[in-house]
Amino acid sequence: GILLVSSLLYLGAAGLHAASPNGSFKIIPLPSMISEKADAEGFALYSNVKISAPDSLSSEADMLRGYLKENPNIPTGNAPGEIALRCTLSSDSPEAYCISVRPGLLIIDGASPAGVFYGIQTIRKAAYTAPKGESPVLPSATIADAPRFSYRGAMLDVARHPFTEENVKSFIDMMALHNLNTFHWHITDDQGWRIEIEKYPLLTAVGSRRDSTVIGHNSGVYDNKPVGGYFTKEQARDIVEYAARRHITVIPEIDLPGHMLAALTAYPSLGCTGGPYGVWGRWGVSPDVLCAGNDSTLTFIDDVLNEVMDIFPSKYVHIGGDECPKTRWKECPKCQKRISELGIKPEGRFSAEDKLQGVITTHALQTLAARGRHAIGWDEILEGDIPQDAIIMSWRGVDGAIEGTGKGHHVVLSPASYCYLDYYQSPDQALEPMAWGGYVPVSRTYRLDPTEGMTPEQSKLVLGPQVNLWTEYIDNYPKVEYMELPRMSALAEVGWTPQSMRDYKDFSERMPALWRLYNARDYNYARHMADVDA
Ligand code: TNX
Repeated sequence: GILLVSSLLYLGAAGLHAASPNGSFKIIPLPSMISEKADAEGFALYSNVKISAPDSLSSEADMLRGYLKENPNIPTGNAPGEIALRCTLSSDSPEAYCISVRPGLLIIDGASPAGVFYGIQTIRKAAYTAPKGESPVLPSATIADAPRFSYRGAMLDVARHPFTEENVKSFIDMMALHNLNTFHWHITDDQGWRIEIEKYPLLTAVGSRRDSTVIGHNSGVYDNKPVGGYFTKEQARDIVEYAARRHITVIPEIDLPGHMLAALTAYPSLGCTGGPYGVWGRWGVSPDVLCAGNDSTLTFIDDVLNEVMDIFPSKYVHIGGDECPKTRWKECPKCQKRISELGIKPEGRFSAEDKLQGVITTHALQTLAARGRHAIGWDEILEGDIPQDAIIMSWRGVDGAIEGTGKGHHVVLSPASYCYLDYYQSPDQALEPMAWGGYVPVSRTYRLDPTEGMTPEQSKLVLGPQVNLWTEYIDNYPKVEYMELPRMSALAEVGWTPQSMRDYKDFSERMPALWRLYNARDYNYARHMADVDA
Protein backbone atom coordinates (compact mmCIF):
# COMPACT_ATOMS: atom_id res chain seq x y z
CA GLY A 1 0.00 0.00 0.00
CA ILE A 2 2.75 2.42 1.02
CA LEU A 3 4.72 1.65 -2.10
CA LEU A 4 1.76 2.33 -4.33
CA VAL A 5 1.00 5.66 -2.66
CA SER A 6 4.59 6.89 -2.95
CA SER A 7 4.87 5.94 -6.59
CA LEU A 8 1.63 7.76 -7.32
CA LEU A 9 3.01 10.79 -5.51
CA TYR A 10 6.13 10.56 -7.60
CA LEU A 11 4.19 10.43 -10.85
CA GLY A 12 2.06 13.32 -9.68
CA ALA A 13 5.04 15.52 -8.94
CA ALA A 14 6.69 14.64 -12.23
CA GLY A 15 3.44 15.27 -14.06
CA LEU A 16 3.42 18.84 -12.83
CA HIS A 17 6.71 19.62 -14.57
CA ALA A 18 7.09 17.02 -17.27
CA ALA A 19 5.12 18.77 -19.94
CA SER A 20 5.55 16.83 -23.17
CA PRO A 21 6.29 18.85 -26.29
CA ASN A 22 3.22 19.05 -28.48
CA GLY A 23 4.41 20.56 -31.72
CA SER A 24 7.72 21.20 -33.39
CA PHE A 25 8.94 24.57 -34.64
CA LYS A 26 7.05 25.64 -37.75
CA ILE A 27 8.18 29.18 -38.33
CA ILE A 28 7.74 31.70 -41.15
CA PRO A 29 10.23 33.04 -42.05
CA LEU A 30 12.21 29.83 -41.67
CA PRO A 31 15.18 30.30 -39.30
CA SER A 32 18.68 29.45 -40.56
CA MET A 33 19.16 26.66 -38.03
CA ILE A 34 16.79 24.75 -35.76
CA SER A 35 17.98 21.74 -33.86
CA GLU A 36 15.26 20.04 -31.82
CA LYS A 37 16.17 17.60 -29.05
CA ALA A 38 14.17 14.46 -28.47
CA ASP A 39 13.70 15.28 -24.75
CA ALA A 40 10.56 13.99 -23.13
CA GLU A 41 10.12 17.32 -21.45
CA GLY A 42 9.76 20.71 -23.08
CA PHE A 43 9.07 24.30 -22.09
CA ALA A 44 5.44 24.94 -21.25
CA LEU A 45 4.29 28.46 -22.06
CA TYR A 46 2.22 30.46 -19.58
CA SER A 47 1.18 34.04 -20.20
CA ASN A 48 2.31 35.03 -16.72
CA VAL A 49 5.67 33.27 -16.96
CA LYS A 50 8.57 35.05 -15.30
CA ILE A 51 10.45 37.13 -17.88
CA SER A 52 13.86 38.34 -16.84
CA ALA A 53 15.57 41.04 -18.87
CA PRO A 54 18.05 43.86 -18.38
CA ASP A 55 16.58 47.39 -18.42
CA SER A 56 17.80 47.88 -21.97
CA LEU A 57 15.37 45.14 -23.06
CA SER A 58 12.35 46.21 -21.04
CA SER A 59 10.43 47.24 -24.16
CA GLU A 60 11.09 43.81 -25.73
CA ALA A 61 10.01 42.11 -22.50
CA ASP A 62 6.72 44.06 -22.59
CA MET A 63 6.16 43.05 -26.20
CA LEU A 64 6.77 39.40 -25.34
CA ARG A 65 4.27 39.59 -22.49
CA GLY A 66 1.71 41.07 -24.87
CA TYR A 67 2.28 38.33 -27.46
CA LEU A 68 1.87 35.57 -24.87
CA LYS A 69 -1.43 37.11 -23.77
CA GLU A 70 -2.68 37.42 -27.35
CA ASN A 71 -2.54 33.64 -27.84
CA PRO A 72 -5.83 32.13 -26.63
CA ASN A 73 -4.19 28.73 -26.01
CA ILE A 74 -1.56 29.97 -23.60
CA PRO A 75 -2.88 29.57 -20.07
CA THR A 76 -2.19 31.63 -17.00
CA GLY A 77 -1.44 29.61 -13.96
CA ASN A 78 1.22 28.56 -11.56
CA ALA A 79 3.82 29.15 -14.24
CA PRO A 80 7.02 27.18 -13.75
CA GLY A 81 10.28 28.28 -15.32
CA GLU A 82 11.52 31.49 -16.79
CA ILE A 83 12.16 33.23 -20.10
CA ALA A 84 15.44 35.14 -20.06
CA LEU A 85 16.16 37.91 -22.56
CA ARG A 86 19.78 38.80 -23.20
CA CYS A 87 21.81 40.87 -25.56
CA THR A 88 25.23 39.24 -25.56
CA LEU A 89 25.39 37.48 -28.92
CA SER A 90 28.16 38.57 -31.23
CA SER A 91 27.31 38.48 -34.92
CA ASP A 92 27.85 40.42 -38.15
CA SER A 93 24.13 41.08 -38.21
CA PRO A 94 22.58 43.19 -35.45
CA GLU A 95 19.33 41.34 -36.15
CA ALA A 96 20.77 37.92 -35.32
CA TYR A 97 19.55 35.91 -32.34
CA CYS A 98 19.95 32.55 -30.66
CA ILE A 99 17.33 30.66 -28.71
CA SER A 100 17.86 27.87 -26.25
CA VAL A 101 14.78 25.98 -25.08
CA ARG A 102 15.17 23.62 -22.10
CA PRO A 103 12.69 22.46 -19.50
CA GLY A 104 12.24 25.39 -17.15
CA LEU A 105 14.43 27.87 -19.02
CA LEU A 106 14.03 29.54 -22.39
CA ILE A 107 16.82 31.96 -23.34
CA ILE A 108 16.60 34.47 -26.18
CA ASP A 109 19.96 36.08 -26.85
CA GLY A 110 20.23 38.81 -29.48
CA ALA A 111 23.10 40.65 -31.14
CA SER A 112 21.08 43.83 -30.42
CA PRO A 113 17.59 44.56 -29.09
CA ALA A 114 16.38 44.03 -32.68
CA GLY A 115 17.80 40.50 -32.62
CA VAL A 116 16.04 39.82 -29.32
CA PHE A 117 12.85 41.13 -30.90
CA TYR A 118 13.10 38.64 -33.78
CA GLY A 119 13.81 35.83 -31.32
CA ILE A 120 10.61 36.86 -29.55
CA GLN A 121 8.71 36.77 -32.86
CA THR A 122 9.97 33.22 -33.40
CA ILE A 123 8.73 32.09 -29.98
CA ARG A 124 5.47 33.92 -30.53
CA LYS A 125 4.95 31.96 -33.77
CA ALA A 126 6.16 28.67 -32.30
CA ALA A 127 3.39 28.97 -29.74
CA TYR A 128 0.85 28.39 -32.51
CA THR A 129 2.20 25.01 -33.57
CA ALA A 130 0.43 23.11 -30.81
CA PRO A 131 -2.70 21.26 -31.99
CA LYS A 132 -5.88 23.30 -31.79
CA GLY A 133 -7.07 23.82 -28.23
CA GLU A 134 -3.93 22.46 -26.53
CA SER A 135 -1.70 24.70 -24.49
CA PRO A 136 1.70 24.91 -26.15
CA VAL A 137 4.76 23.08 -24.86
CA LEU A 138 7.84 23.86 -26.96
CA PRO A 139 10.34 21.08 -27.55
CA SER A 140 13.87 21.46 -26.22
CA ALA A 141 15.83 23.03 -29.03
CA THR A 142 18.54 25.36 -30.15
CA ILE A 143 17.85 27.96 -32.84
CA ALA A 144 20.43 30.21 -34.48
CA ASP A 145 19.13 32.77 -36.89
CA ALA A 146 19.94 35.94 -38.83
CA PRO A 147 18.32 37.58 -41.85
CA ARG A 148 19.57 37.23 -45.41
CA PHE A 149 18.88 40.91 -46.16
CA SER A 150 19.13 43.98 -43.93
CA TYR A 151 16.20 45.69 -45.68
CA ARG A 152 12.81 43.94 -45.62
CA GLY A 153 10.12 46.34 -46.64
CA ALA A 154 6.43 46.95 -47.11
CA MET A 155 4.92 50.03 -48.75
CA LEU A 156 1.48 51.39 -47.97
CA ASP A 157 -0.10 54.07 -50.16
CA VAL A 158 -2.22 56.40 -48.02
CA ALA A 159 -2.60 58.97 -50.81
CA ARG A 160 -5.15 57.25 -53.04
CA HIS A 161 -7.17 56.40 -49.97
CA PRO A 162 -6.37 57.77 -46.56
CA PHE A 163 -6.18 55.47 -43.57
CA THR A 164 -6.20 56.34 -39.89
CA GLU A 165 -3.27 56.52 -37.50
CA GLU A 166 -4.64 53.40 -35.85
CA ASN A 167 -4.71 51.60 -39.23
CA VAL A 168 -1.11 52.53 -39.91
CA LYS A 169 -0.06 51.23 -36.50
CA SER A 170 -1.91 48.03 -37.16
CA PHE A 171 -0.05 47.74 -40.48
CA ILE A 172 3.22 48.19 -38.61
CA ASP A 173 2.26 45.40 -36.19
CA MET A 174 1.51 43.15 -39.14
CA MET A 175 4.96 43.90 -40.53
CA ALA A 176 6.67 43.16 -37.21
CA LEU A 177 5.05 39.76 -37.07
CA HIS A 178 6.69 38.99 -40.43
CA ASN A 179 10.13 40.26 -39.40
CA LEU A 180 9.90 43.20 -41.80
CA ASN A 181 11.92 46.20 -40.71
CA THR A 182 11.21 49.00 -43.19
CA PHE A 183 7.88 50.75 -43.62
CA HIS A 184 7.80 52.75 -46.85
CA TRP A 185 5.05 55.30 -46.38
CA HIS A 186 3.71 56.63 -49.70
CA ILE A 187 2.15 59.79 -48.34
CA THR A 188 1.66 62.13 -51.32
CA ASP A 189 0.26 61.61 -54.80
CA ASP A 190 -2.07 63.09 -57.43
CA GLN A 191 -5.10 62.04 -55.39
CA GLY A 192 -4.10 63.55 -52.05
CA TRP A 193 -1.33 65.19 -49.99
CA ARG A 194 -1.41 63.61 -46.57
CA ILE A 195 1.37 65.05 -44.45
CA GLU A 196 1.34 68.40 -42.68
CA ILE A 197 3.98 70.84 -43.94
CA GLU A 198 4.03 74.08 -41.95
CA LYS A 199 5.52 76.29 -44.67
CA TYR A 200 2.84 75.24 -47.14
CA PRO A 201 -0.43 74.94 -45.20
CA LEU A 202 -2.53 74.64 -48.36
CA LEU A 203 -0.92 71.27 -49.15
CA THR A 204 -3.19 69.76 -46.52
CA ALA A 205 -5.93 72.41 -46.40
CA VAL A 206 -6.54 72.06 -50.14
CA GLY A 207 -4.42 69.14 -51.34
CA SER A 208 -5.72 66.52 -48.92
CA ARG A 209 -9.30 66.73 -50.20
CA ARG A 210 -10.98 65.56 -53.35
CA ASP A 211 -14.66 65.91 -54.16
CA SER A 212 -15.26 62.62 -55.80
CA THR A 213 -13.68 59.36 -56.88
CA VAL A 214 -14.05 57.55 -60.16
CA ILE A 215 -15.84 54.23 -59.99
CA GLY A 216 -13.84 51.17 -60.93
CA HIS A 217 -11.08 51.22 -63.53
CA ASN A 218 -11.54 54.86 -64.62
CA SER A 219 -15.12 54.23 -65.74
CA GLY A 220 -15.78 57.94 -66.16
CA VAL A 221 -18.54 57.68 -63.57
CA TYR A 222 -17.89 59.39 -60.23
CA ASP A 223 -19.31 58.62 -56.79
CA ASN A 224 -19.63 62.26 -55.59
CA LYS A 225 -18.28 61.36 -52.16
CA PRO A 226 -15.61 63.68 -50.80
CA VAL A 227 -12.44 62.01 -49.54
CA GLY A 228 -10.00 63.71 -47.21
CA GLY A 229 -7.58 63.33 -44.38
CA TYR A 230 -3.96 63.82 -43.51
CA PHE A 231 -1.43 63.13 -40.78
CA THR A 232 -0.29 65.94 -38.53
CA LYS A 233 3.40 66.11 -37.71
CA GLU A 234 2.57 64.94 -34.23
CA GLN A 235 0.72 61.89 -35.53
CA ALA A 236 3.54 61.09 -37.93
CA ARG A 237 6.09 61.32 -35.09
CA ASP A 238 3.89 59.03 -33.04
CA ILE A 239 3.92 56.51 -35.85
CA VAL A 240 7.70 56.77 -36.19
CA GLU A 241 8.06 56.04 -32.49
CA TYR A 242 5.54 53.21 -32.56
CA ALA A 243 7.45 51.64 -35.44
CA ALA A 244 10.83 52.14 -33.75
CA ARG A 245 9.67 50.15 -30.73
CA ARG A 246 9.04 47.32 -33.18
CA HIS A 247 12.45 47.82 -34.79
CA ILE A 248 10.88 49.24 -37.93
CA THR A 249 12.20 52.30 -39.74
CA VAL A 250 9.68 54.55 -41.44
CA ILE A 251 10.79 55.84 -44.83
CA PRO A 252 8.50 58.61 -46.07
CA GLU A 253 8.00 59.10 -49.79
CA ILE A 254 7.43 62.52 -51.30
CA ASP A 255 6.78 61.52 -54.88
CA LEU A 256 8.37 64.09 -57.21
CA PRO A 257 8.39 65.66 -59.79
CA GLY A 258 5.43 63.62 -61.13
CA HIS A 259 2.39 62.44 -59.15
CA MET A 260 2.17 66.00 -57.76
CA LEU A 261 -1.32 67.11 -58.76
CA ALA A 262 -2.49 67.53 -55.16
CA ALA A 263 0.39 69.95 -54.51
CA LEU A 264 -0.22 71.78 -57.80
CA THR A 265 -3.88 72.21 -56.85
CA ALA A 266 -2.79 73.85 -53.60
CA TYR A 267 -0.04 75.96 -55.23
CA PRO A 268 -0.77 76.30 -58.98
CA SER A 269 2.39 78.35 -59.58
CA LEU A 270 4.40 75.12 -59.07
CA GLY A 271 3.09 73.81 -62.41
CA CYS A 272 4.11 74.75 -65.97
CA THR A 273 0.69 76.10 -67.01
CA GLY A 274 -0.27 77.78 -63.74
CA GLY A 275 -3.48 75.79 -63.52
CA PRO A 276 -6.13 75.75 -62.29
CA TYR A 277 -5.68 72.15 -61.21
CA GLY A 278 -7.84 69.78 -59.19
CA VAL A 279 -6.93 66.99 -56.78
CA TRP A 280 -7.46 63.93 -58.94
CA GLY A 281 -10.38 61.59 -58.43
CA ARG A 282 -9.20 59.25 -61.18
CA TRP A 283 -6.22 56.89 -61.53
CA GLY A 284 -3.22 56.78 -63.80
CA VAL A 285 -0.51 59.23 -64.74
CA SER A 286 -1.24 62.95 -64.85
CA PRO A 287 0.53 65.06 -67.50
CA ASP A 288 0.73 67.94 -65.00
CA VAL A 289 3.89 67.72 -62.90
CA LEU A 290 6.18 70.12 -61.03
CA CYS A 291 7.59 72.74 -63.42
CA ALA A 292 11.28 72.12 -63.96
CA GLY A 293 11.98 75.66 -65.15
CA ASN A 294 10.64 77.40 -62.11
CA ASP A 295 13.00 78.34 -59.27
CA SER A 296 10.19 78.15 -56.74
CA THR A 297 9.94 74.43 -57.53
CA LEU A 298 13.42 73.77 -56.17
CA THR A 299 12.70 75.91 -53.10
CA PHE A 300 9.49 73.97 -52.59
CA ILE A 301 11.33 70.65 -52.80
CA ASP A 302 13.97 71.82 -50.31
CA ASP A 303 11.42 73.19 -47.85
CA VAL A 304 9.27 70.08 -47.96
CA LEU A 305 12.20 67.68 -47.67
CA ASN A 306 13.62 69.63 -44.75
CA GLU A 307 10.37 69.49 -42.83
CA VAL A 308 10.05 65.81 -43.72
CA MET A 309 13.58 65.18 -42.38
CA ASP A 310 12.56 66.94 -39.15
CA ILE A 311 9.77 64.42 -38.69
CA PHE A 312 11.43 61.25 -39.96
CA PRO A 313 14.90 60.34 -38.67
CA SER A 314 15.39 57.59 -41.30
CA LYS A 315 18.71 57.35 -43.08
CA TYR A 316 16.77 57.06 -46.36
CA VAL A 317 14.09 59.34 -47.73
CA HIS A 318 12.12 58.28 -50.81
CA ILE A 319 11.79 60.95 -53.48
CA GLY A 320 9.62 59.03 -55.93
CA GLY A 321 10.65 59.82 -59.48
CA ASP A 322 8.27 57.42 -61.21
CA GLU A 323 5.96 58.13 -64.12
CA CYS A 324 6.84 61.73 -64.84
CA PRO A 325 5.57 62.49 -68.36
CA LYS A 326 7.57 65.17 -70.17
CA THR A 327 4.58 66.56 -72.09
CA ARG A 328 4.39 69.86 -70.21
CA TRP A 329 8.16 70.41 -70.01
CA LYS A 330 8.41 70.07 -73.81
CA GLU A 331 5.86 72.88 -74.26
CA CYS A 332 7.05 75.08 -71.38
CA PRO A 333 9.33 78.02 -72.34
CA LYS A 334 10.83 78.16 -68.84
CA CYS A 335 11.73 74.47 -68.91
CA GLN A 336 13.25 74.82 -72.40
CA LYS A 337 15.23 77.85 -71.25
CA ARG A 338 16.55 75.82 -68.31
CA ILE A 339 17.60 73.03 -70.68
CA SER A 340 19.61 75.40 -72.83
CA GLU A 341 21.11 77.27 -69.85
CA LEU A 342 22.34 74.00 -68.40
CA GLY A 343 23.55 72.84 -71.81
CA ILE A 344 21.56 69.62 -71.54
CA LYS A 345 21.62 67.46 -74.68
CA PRO A 346 19.63 64.33 -75.43
CA GLU A 347 21.76 61.22 -75.12
CA GLY A 348 21.01 57.70 -76.33
CA ARG A 349 17.55 56.64 -75.25
CA PHE A 350 17.20 59.69 -73.00
CA SER A 351 15.65 62.99 -74.09
CA ALA A 352 16.84 66.36 -72.81
CA GLU A 353 13.71 66.39 -70.63
CA ASP A 354 14.61 63.01 -69.10
CA LYS A 355 17.95 64.49 -68.17
CA LEU A 356 16.21 67.56 -66.76
CA GLN A 357 14.43 65.23 -64.36
CA GLY A 358 17.90 64.01 -63.40
CA VAL A 359 18.81 67.60 -62.47
CA ILE A 360 15.82 67.79 -60.12
CA THR A 361 16.57 64.37 -58.64
CA THR A 362 20.18 65.36 -58.06
CA HIS A 363 19.08 68.59 -56.40
CA ALA A 364 16.78 66.68 -54.02
CA LEU A 365 19.60 64.25 -53.32
CA GLN A 366 21.93 67.09 -52.33
CA THR A 367 19.31 68.55 -50.00
CA LEU A 368 19.10 65.17 -48.28
CA ALA A 369 22.88 64.70 -48.29
CA ALA A 370 23.36 68.05 -46.54
CA ARG A 371 21.71 66.41 -43.53
CA GLY A 372 23.40 63.06 -43.89
CA ARG A 373 20.48 61.34 -45.58
CA HIS A 374 20.30 59.27 -48.74
CA ALA A 375 17.65 59.20 -51.42
CA ILE A 376 15.70 56.23 -52.68
CA GLY A 377 13.92 56.61 -55.99
CA TRP A 378 11.86 54.43 -58.31
CA ASP A 379 13.87 52.91 -61.14
CA GLU A 380 12.98 55.75 -63.54
CA ILE A 381 15.60 57.91 -61.80
CA LEU A 382 18.22 55.84 -63.65
CA GLU A 383 17.13 57.79 -66.75
CA GLY A 384 18.83 60.97 -65.54
CA ASP A 385 22.50 61.24 -64.62
CA ILE A 386 22.33 60.70 -60.90
CA PRO A 387 24.97 60.35 -58.17
CA GLN A 388 25.95 56.84 -57.17
CA ASP A 389 24.69 57.09 -53.62
CA ALA A 390 21.06 57.16 -54.83
CA ILE A 391 19.27 53.92 -54.07
CA ILE A 392 17.17 52.40 -56.81
CA MET A 393 13.82 50.80 -56.05
CA SER A 394 13.15 48.51 -58.97
CA TRP A 395 9.45 48.17 -59.75
CA ARG A 396 9.17 47.69 -63.53
CA GLY A 397 10.56 44.17 -63.28
CA VAL A 398 14.03 43.26 -62.03
CA ASP A 399 15.92 45.04 -64.84
CA GLY A 400 16.21 48.28 -62.89
CA ALA A 401 17.91 46.38 -60.07
CA ILE A 402 20.31 44.67 -62.46
CA GLU A 403 21.10 47.94 -64.26
CA GLY A 404 21.31 49.83 -60.95
CA THR A 405 23.73 47.42 -59.28
CA GLY A 406 25.69 47.32 -62.55
CA LYS A 407 26.20 51.07 -62.14
CA GLY A 408 27.16 50.69 -58.48
CA HIS A 409 23.85 51.72 -56.86
CA HIS A 410 22.34 49.96 -53.89
CA VAL A 411 18.92 48.58 -54.80
CA VAL A 412 15.65 47.44 -53.29
CA LEU A 413 13.62 44.91 -55.27
CA SER A 414 9.89 45.39 -55.55
CA PRO A 415 9.20 44.12 -59.07
CA ALA A 416 5.49 44.43 -59.80
CA SER A 417 5.18 40.88 -61.11
CA TYR A 418 6.19 39.46 -57.70
CA CYS A 419 5.63 42.20 -55.17
CA TYR A 420 2.56 44.22 -56.17
CA LEU A 421 -0.08 43.32 -53.68
CA ASP A 422 -2.63 45.51 -55.45
CA TYR A 423 -2.69 42.74 -58.09
CA TYR A 424 -5.07 39.78 -57.90
CA GLN A 425 -3.96 36.85 -55.75
CA SER A 426 -6.36 34.30 -57.17
CA PRO A 427 -6.83 33.34 -60.82
CA ASP A 428 -10.56 33.66 -60.33
CA GLN A 429 -10.87 37.44 -60.55
CA ALA A 430 -14.66 37.34 -60.60
CA LEU A 431 -14.67 35.99 -57.04
CA GLU A 432 -12.14 38.50 -55.76
CA PRO A 433 -12.58 42.07 -54.59
CA MET A 434 -11.56 44.51 -57.30
CA ALA A 435 -7.82 44.85 -57.82
CA TRP A 436 -5.52 46.73 -60.16
CA GLY A 437 -5.11 43.77 -62.50
CA GLY A 438 -2.38 41.21 -62.95
CA TYR A 439 -1.99 37.96 -61.06
CA VAL A 440 0.41 37.62 -58.16
CA PRO A 441 -0.48 34.59 -56.03
CA VAL A 442 1.41 33.92 -52.80
CA SER A 443 3.49 31.28 -54.60
CA ARG A 444 4.64 33.91 -57.09
CA THR A 445 5.77 36.34 -54.39
CA TYR A 446 7.58 33.42 -52.78
CA ARG A 447 9.58 32.76 -55.95
CA LEU A 448 11.38 36.09 -56.03
CA ASP A 449 15.11 35.67 -55.49
CA PRO A 450 16.41 39.24 -55.17
CA THR A 451 19.91 38.49 -56.45
CA GLU A 452 18.95 36.30 -59.40
CA GLY A 453 20.78 37.28 -62.57
CA MET A 454 23.44 39.26 -60.72
CA THR A 455 27.17 38.76 -60.30
CA PRO A 456 28.46 38.30 -56.73
CA GLU A 457 29.63 41.94 -56.83
CA GLN A 458 26.17 43.15 -57.84
CA SER A 459 24.48 40.92 -55.25
CA LYS A 460 26.32 42.72 -52.47
CA LEU A 461 24.52 45.92 -53.46
CA VAL A 462 21.06 44.41 -52.94
CA LEU A 463 19.56 45.82 -49.75
CA GLY A 464 16.53 43.56 -49.90
CA PRO A 465 12.96 43.04 -51.15
CA GLN A 466 9.74 44.94 -50.56
CA VAL A 467 6.01 44.41 -51.16
CA ASN A 468 3.94 47.38 -52.31
CA LEU A 469 0.28 48.09 -51.76
CA TRP A 470 -1.20 50.81 -53.95
CA THR A 471 -4.68 51.68 -52.79
CA GLU A 472 -6.62 52.93 -55.80
CA TYR A 473 -9.17 50.18 -55.17
CA ILE A 474 -8.69 49.83 -51.44
CA ASP A 475 -10.88 52.17 -49.47
CA ASN A 476 -11.08 50.30 -46.17
CA TYR A 477 -8.52 48.78 -43.85
CA PRO A 478 -9.84 45.18 -43.78
CA LYS A 479 -9.14 45.07 -47.51
CA VAL A 480 -5.56 46.15 -46.82
CA GLU A 481 -5.19 43.05 -44.65
CA TYR A 482 -6.85 40.90 -47.28
CA MET A 483 -4.40 42.01 -49.96
CA GLU A 484 -1.35 41.74 -47.67
CA LEU A 485 -2.07 38.35 -46.16
CA PRO A 486 -0.83 35.78 -46.72
CA ARG A 487 1.43 37.28 -49.42
CA MET A 488 3.39 39.31 -46.88
CA SER A 489 4.45 36.02 -45.30
CA ALA A 490 6.02 34.92 -48.61
CA LEU A 491 7.94 38.18 -48.84
CA ALA A 492 9.04 37.65 -45.24
CA GLU A 493 10.77 34.45 -46.23
CA VAL A 494 12.24 35.99 -49.42
CA GLY A 495 13.85 38.65 -47.28
CA TRP A 496 14.92 36.54 -44.33
CA THR A 497 15.72 32.94 -45.19
CA PRO A 498 18.87 31.76 -47.01
CA GLN A 499 17.93 31.01 -50.63
CA SER A 500 19.32 27.46 -50.38
CA MET A 501 16.77 26.65 -47.65
CA ARG A 502 13.73 28.03 -49.42
CA ASP A 503 11.12 25.63 -50.72
CA TYR A 504 7.51 26.53 -51.49
CA LYS A 505 6.07 23.19 -50.47
CA ASP A 506 7.83 23.31 -47.13
CA PHE A 507 6.65 26.91 -46.71
CA SER A 508 3.03 25.86 -47.38
CA GLU A 509 3.30 23.21 -44.69
CA ARG A 510 4.37 25.86 -42.21
CA MET A 511 1.51 28.21 -43.13
CA PRO A 512 -1.31 26.74 -41.01
CA ALA A 513 0.53 27.62 -37.79
CA LEU A 514 0.83 31.22 -38.95
CA TRP A 515 -2.84 31.27 -39.90
CA ARG A 516 -3.77 30.35 -36.34
CA LEU A 517 -1.92 33.46 -35.29
CA TYR A 518 -3.79 35.44 -37.98
CA ASN A 519 -7.04 34.06 -36.53
CA ALA A 520 -6.08 35.01 -33.00
CA ARG A 521 -5.48 38.56 -34.21
CA ASP A 522 -8.62 38.54 -36.33
CA TYR A 523 -6.73 39.38 -39.50
CA ASN A 524 -8.84 39.43 -42.63
CA TYR A 525 -6.50 37.22 -44.67
CA ALA A 526 -7.21 35.56 -48.00
CA ARG A 527 -8.03 31.95 -47.19
CA HIS A 528 -8.01 30.31 -50.59
CA MET A 529 -4.55 28.78 -50.22
CA ALA A 530 -5.84 25.46 -48.88
CA ASP A 531 -8.63 24.26 -46.66
CA VAL A 532 -6.43 23.57 -43.72
CA ASP A 533 -7.59 23.57 -40.14
CA ALA A 534 -6.23 26.97 -39.29
C1 TNX B 1 2.38 52.34 -60.87
S1 TNX B 1 4.68 51.66 -59.07
C2 TNX B 1 2.62 53.36 -59.97
C3 TNX B 1 1.58 53.73 -59.00
C4 TNX B 1 0.31 52.95 -59.21
C5 TNX B 1 0.65 51.51 -59.50
C6 TNX B 1 -0.53 50.59 -59.61
C7 TNX B 1 4.86 53.16 -59.23
C8 TNX B 1 6.15 53.66 -58.82
N1 TNX B 1 3.86 53.90 -59.77
O1 TNX B 1 1.35 55.11 -59.06
O2 TNX B 1 -0.47 53.06 -58.07
O3 TNX B 1 1.39 51.46 -60.70
O4 TNX B 1 -0.12 49.24 -59.60
